[in-house]
Amino acid sequence: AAHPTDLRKALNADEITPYFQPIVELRTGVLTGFEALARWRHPIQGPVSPDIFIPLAEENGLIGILTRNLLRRVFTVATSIPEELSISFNISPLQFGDRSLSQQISSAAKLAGFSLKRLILEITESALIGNMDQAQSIAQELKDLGVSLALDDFGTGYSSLRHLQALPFDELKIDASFVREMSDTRESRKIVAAIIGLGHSLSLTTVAEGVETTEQAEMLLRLGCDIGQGWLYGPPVPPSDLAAFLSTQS
Ligand code: G
Ligand code: G
Ligand code: G
Ligand code: MN
Ligand code: NA
Repeated sequence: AAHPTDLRKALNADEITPYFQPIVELRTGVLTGFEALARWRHPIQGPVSPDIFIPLAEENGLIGILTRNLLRRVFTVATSIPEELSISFNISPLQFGDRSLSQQISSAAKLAGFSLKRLILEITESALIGNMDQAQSIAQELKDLGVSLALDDFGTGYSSLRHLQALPFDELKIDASFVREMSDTRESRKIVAAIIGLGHSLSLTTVAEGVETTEQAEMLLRLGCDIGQGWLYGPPVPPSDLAAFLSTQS
């Protein structure tokens, strides 16, 4: 298993890098942006999942350094692709409680010449169970910088409609598990429909994750979902593949 010492070395050696997964408008198939997803290739163990190394970084006081590193790289890559494309970036629950988060983001953006109007920060609901007052003030600081906020993995974990009401979200990301089950039962299709309806009634953009088939994409479109992300549109790719990917988009 990955050890904190390996993670420290990996950070120094820049072994952890962002990959970029396309996000598209369901109605037209037009690319709207990318989600940055961290990837670690350990020199001996090979790929280590972010589900392993993000918690490891949190437990060992390394999440701040890792996030700064990733932000710097993501913003630099982002300045080399068309500026109408948005960039979604995941913030770990612990980081969302960090008072210096907005400061960090704004200085990294300045350094790279990246406009924060393009940034969508994705947070999960587990980030919001502690101190709601603090979450609200951090969220407001980010909004003041022009950043958009997405509630990620919606419908899993500690779902509370209060989070949607209390924080200035722009986007609701429907967890891939719902998309997967949607074709199997009427109940799960109705749940997806209800989430989309809820999102729209709160003026949020709805994004479906884990879209793998055209059947799923068509069903989501019929249910009124705005945006899709998943292997149907493309897997996460390294920065070096972005130019080739973009040249396939018309
Ligand atoms: O990319 P998937 O391929 O395996 O990602 C697994 C989990 O790791 C997801 O919940 C995703 O949000 C999270 N994740 C991926 N990249 C990052 C990152 O850069 N920062 C944080 N905090 N989480 C990430
Ligand atoms: O938790 P979060 O939504 O941030 O992370 C997105 C996760 O979904 C990542 O682990 C990413 O690799 C994964 N993912 C991306 N496309 C697909 C897909 O089409 N199907 C499934 N099952 N997972 C996907
Ligand atoms: O690298 P990532 O975490 O996105 O991949 C998670 C798992 O999903 C891995 O087993 C990977 O091989 C697989 N995967 C990644 N992209 C695709 C894809 O486009 N199609 C399919 N079917 N599997 C994929
Ligand atoms: Mn995400
Ligand atoms: Na996530």
